[in-house]
Amino acid sequence: MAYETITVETRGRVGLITLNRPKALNALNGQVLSELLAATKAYDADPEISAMVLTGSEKAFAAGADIKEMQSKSYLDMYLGDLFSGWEEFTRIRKPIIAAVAGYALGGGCELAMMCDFIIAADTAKFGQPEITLGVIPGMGGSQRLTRFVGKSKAMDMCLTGRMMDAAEAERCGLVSRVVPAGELVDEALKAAEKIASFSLPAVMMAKEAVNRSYETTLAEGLRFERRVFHSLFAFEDQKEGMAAFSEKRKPDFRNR
Ligand code: CO8
Repeated sequence: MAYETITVETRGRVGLITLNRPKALNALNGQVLSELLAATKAYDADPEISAMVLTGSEKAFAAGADIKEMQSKSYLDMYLGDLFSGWEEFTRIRKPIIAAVAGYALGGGCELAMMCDFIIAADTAKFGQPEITLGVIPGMGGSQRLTRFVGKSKAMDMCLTGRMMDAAEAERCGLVSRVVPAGELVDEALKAAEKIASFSLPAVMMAKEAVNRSYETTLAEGLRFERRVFHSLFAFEDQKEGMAAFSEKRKPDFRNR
């Protein structure tokens, strides 16, 4: 499929998706959403792919939802069009997606990065929820996901003052998993994705599901869910192979990848 606002390439078992609206700093409009959903769903269904990396440009991962697209809309337009509710579909992709963030990740850009499974940041990354400066509030999950990532005090600070957080602060408060030099960002993210893709795919997908479950349920329910899933992995030959390889001091050769 030909895309206009993203590019897509396959590196081994990893799908690399790059946001590509340079003139608008990768601002997220309806077309970006539908192309991103088409690309991630295609990779999710592709048996040759086990993980994905989503990145932007050196200057911007994404500078937010497209302000010019939203600007003249009425409440009725927003309500009847249910603008951007489609992003929920992005969070239902089952294979892991790493966000590789350089430059600005603002508003919807920060929210999109948080919808991925983890964030690797370049030392140039800047995160923010500046919607308050536009007379609105985050609308793609920022007030909810950012609070779960970094806690109330910092989330309030970001959402109420609209200030940006640099990569070091983002790592310190748990928004990103690691910070790497800007020139190595995509390679490092691909390396992490390739590592994930070398493991048993059902185990990887269930690990993603289990961690995500922790955001949506009680500790007791989450622990029960984890244990059931853990037990179920003993139905796969990859569990036998992984544990046999450990005992025999060799590399495992997982079948379900
Ligand atoms: N939307 C549309 N266009 C944008 C956006 C955006 N979010 N961000 C940048 N652009 C455009 C600029 O208008 C400019 O275009 P042009 O050259 O035609 O004037 C081009 O990108 C380059 O931008 P700048 O000249 O401003 O570049 P600078 O380096 O001077 O500044 C900044 C970079 C600081 C990132 C600046 O562009 C900026 O502040 N951008 C807006 C950031 C922002 O406020 N983001 C939040 C948007 S609102 C949002 O995301 C809500 C999400 C929830 C929606 C849910 C709906 C239900």
